[in-house]
Amino acid sequence: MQIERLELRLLKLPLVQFFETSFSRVVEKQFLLVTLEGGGLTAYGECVADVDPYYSSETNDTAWHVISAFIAPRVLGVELAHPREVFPALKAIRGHNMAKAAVEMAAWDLYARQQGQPLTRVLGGTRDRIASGVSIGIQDSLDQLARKVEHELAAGYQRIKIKIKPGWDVAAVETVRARFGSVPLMVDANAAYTLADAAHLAALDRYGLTMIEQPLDYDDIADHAALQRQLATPICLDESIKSVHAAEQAIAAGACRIINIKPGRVGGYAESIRLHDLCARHGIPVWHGGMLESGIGRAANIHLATLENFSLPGDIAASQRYFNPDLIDPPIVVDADGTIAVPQEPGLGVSIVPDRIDRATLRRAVFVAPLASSAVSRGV
Ligand code: NPQ
Ligand code: MG
Repeated sequence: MQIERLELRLLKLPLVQFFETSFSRVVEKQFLLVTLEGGGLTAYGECVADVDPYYSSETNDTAWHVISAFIAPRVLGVELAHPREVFPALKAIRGHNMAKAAVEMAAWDLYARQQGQPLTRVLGGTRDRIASGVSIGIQDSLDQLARKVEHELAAGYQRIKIKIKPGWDVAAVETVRARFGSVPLMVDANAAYTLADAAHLAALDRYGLTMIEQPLDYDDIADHAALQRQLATPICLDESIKSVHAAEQAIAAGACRIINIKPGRVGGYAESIRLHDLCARHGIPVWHGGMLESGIGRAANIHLATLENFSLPGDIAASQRYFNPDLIDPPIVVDADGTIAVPQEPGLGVSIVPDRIDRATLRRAVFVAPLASSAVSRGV
């Protein structure tokens, strides 16, 4: 397999509703879309970096720079026997996992299309439906939060995650438990607390949460291990798990009992599979995280979430919670039982609407495979 052409676009899509975390409130999503061509086929990879370096250090601009200057020249025109060769080929580039993942996942899509197989099959997936949960942002009032939870439970979602931060935590959980009883419930702090908050966080233990996600700093492992010793609620790490190696250290330290896998955070599908397998060996359940992806990245997530050890509902919800219209048609839908059907057409298996991509495009560049020895890249 050869990647002959790589197109990079910066897209902007309005969100159906604002989304607030402990680090920011967003009303639109800007992200890079990588389109690869090879052997007469076209494949896609969505980059999960954001405008700001608030969830992670990467941004759309850093990803644009690193893909253009360092990743494209290392993959264009190179003979690849399998997309698992992409991540090792990028070893010289330190970090920038979201930039790497966007290209690597597009390479898997290209490979799957060449094989005439849905991504789930080439990734080693074992199910044709995945369990769906929702992530509910910080709201303007507890009443508003209760209305949101009611709406999502009625839609069938299998578990509720609410975002928390200091000042929006115990009362928010109390509100959901008081109104909705023992529904599967978890919280995500996006690194908003410190170890000095341990006693405060232990007040959440009485609510029977399935987990507390990333309570402490974005790159911390040791403090999470200390916190886990003081909490009955299982800790799930998100931001801190930037590599398979970090996961090994976190598991050995007892820093978490559950891990959230986002392929963008670890550098793509191949690293996600390694992380998934590591967790399975250690009895650590995993679930698939979300980054407010369009239907393209959402479909990519659905395929990965079909692997065996994704045993908890993921942050992979219906398109309409985020984008209307989405970049794909039909959109991703959640059935009344809170599951999503896995696309069965080749590759991502969703149908992308080129016109909607064009209308969302803010910026575009094309890179082609080197002719003879001189690398050609031209902005268009
Ligand atoms: C999380 N996502 O699990 C992330 C955080 C997050 C669905 O809870 C733009 C880009 C906005 C990335 C908002 C969910 C974002 C973003 C939230 C990531 O921690
Ligand atoms: Mg999270």
